[in-house]
Amino acid sequence: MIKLKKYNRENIIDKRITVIGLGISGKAASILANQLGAIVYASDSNSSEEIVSNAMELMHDHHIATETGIHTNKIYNSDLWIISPGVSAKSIIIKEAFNHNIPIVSEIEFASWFTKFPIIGITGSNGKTTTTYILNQMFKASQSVGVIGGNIGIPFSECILKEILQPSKNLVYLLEISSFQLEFISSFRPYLSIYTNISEDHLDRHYSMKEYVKMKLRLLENCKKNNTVVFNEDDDTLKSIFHNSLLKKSTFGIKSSNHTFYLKNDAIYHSVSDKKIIKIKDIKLKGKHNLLNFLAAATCADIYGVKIEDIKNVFKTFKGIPHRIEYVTTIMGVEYINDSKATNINSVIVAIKTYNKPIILLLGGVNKGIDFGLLIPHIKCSSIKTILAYGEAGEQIKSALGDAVRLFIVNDLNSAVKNAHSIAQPGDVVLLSPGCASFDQFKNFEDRGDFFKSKVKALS
Ligand code: UMA
Ligand code: ADP
Repeated sequence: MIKLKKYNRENIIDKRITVIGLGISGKAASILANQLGAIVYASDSNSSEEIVSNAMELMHDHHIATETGIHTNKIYNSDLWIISPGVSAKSIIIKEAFNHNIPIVSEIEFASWFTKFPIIGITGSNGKTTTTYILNQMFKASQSVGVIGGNIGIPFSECILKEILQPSKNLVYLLEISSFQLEFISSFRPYLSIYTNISEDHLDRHYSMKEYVKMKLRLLENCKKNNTVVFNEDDDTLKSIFHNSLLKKSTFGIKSSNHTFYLKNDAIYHSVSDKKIIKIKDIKLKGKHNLLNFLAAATCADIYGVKIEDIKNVFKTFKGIPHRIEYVTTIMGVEYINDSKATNINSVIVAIKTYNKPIILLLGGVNKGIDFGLLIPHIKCSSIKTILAYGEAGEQIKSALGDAVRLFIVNDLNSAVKNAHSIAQPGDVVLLSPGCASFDQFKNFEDRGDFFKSKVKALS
């Protein structure tokens, strides 16, 4: 790989920068680079309504040259490429850029060059967004001003542009980081990193679990001995990975008590002050997985000096975020739950373990390279009554699960909702926890969850 030059606010002026991708990160990176004085060319091979509208905005409001529906050779006339997370390192244009000796950085790497404020990076397979929001709540009462961004849906470049235009003091960036965003980092270095857990995900992009884990660990590749990693010690993969790490380590978990915050007699304690923080029954957001998210955030906030009282308040008041095991309504004794953000098997397992009642599970969408057979042992010991498999992955789900459960294939999510309604009995739960990406029928998981909620509400 080419040795990367890190630009600063002086030497970036008049540099030719190509931005690949005109989704939200490409748009934000283009505006930031343009604001810093670079000559930006933004290109997207797609010509969807959203991409064309972003291109128009860049041209009209910022005088940035763009192209959509094609990558012309103009993209190779460049001193630097900034690529969006959705662009794979294995794509043809990336290989071609290497042939042209063009340095390539990811959007988060580029944005990080223009701030001196510390970054907390939150990664893992599940729980990143929830942990990031909890942490942000904990920072609300502290001296430092938490700013959330990254994979959560707010490009880091957008945060940095704001910092440049409206300078503030004592910022700390709380960035949700995906494996995609780490493919092209070179100096990106969080002050503190959180690893929530690791399980199979995104194998359609990374091809193997080994590659996926390797990519996740790139978050730490520029860290020094004074940087900290906070990780889930109940997760065997993370435990063995970090066993010999030379970084400062801090752990969370509920299987043992050697953590900053530990579980004893159905309550959480703080080991340093030996204070009881809260009884489990008083934590507003339920579920063992959410308890782990709280503990991850609390461990990090404690390292950062947030007061125990402020941490405790968040345990008591945080209600959760939409599309994650979100209660929708009850119709004729049947509870409807929207867990549209469950896009891998482990998050589906967490959702089915949450209920002791009979479950009608709505599973489907685009498979991200995952083996649905991993669900079988959990189906056997949970109360899944029926699975309605829909979308592109419908047939794959059926062949992976065989006769382990009563399963019907339906066309789409709308048919799945109607079928679930017609077979559900009072006392059942209808759970949308799709275990797949949404792109066959929806723009994103929010769009899918909102569609589900609207169809459910129309039933009553
Ligand atoms: N493209 C090209 N040429 C190519 C390949 C792709 O032009 O050869 C274009 C595509 O047409 C597309 C763009 O590149 O328009 C890529 O955009 P993107 O997919 O990176 O979308 P953004 O809108 O910029 O959103 C991205 C993240 N998307 C992905 O990682 C797929 C968002 O995470 C993130 O919130 C946002 O940046 C801000 O940081 C979404 C996601 O699904 C929510 N993430 C995955 C997850 O959470 O599991 C990792
Ligand atoms: P991410 O940002 O990593 O995708 P979210 O907080 O958005 O994580 O949650 C995604 C899905 O994973 C939801 O279905 C949610 O119920 C589930 N989930 C949340 N936290 C955890 C966890 N710690 N372990 C396993 N699953 C989780």
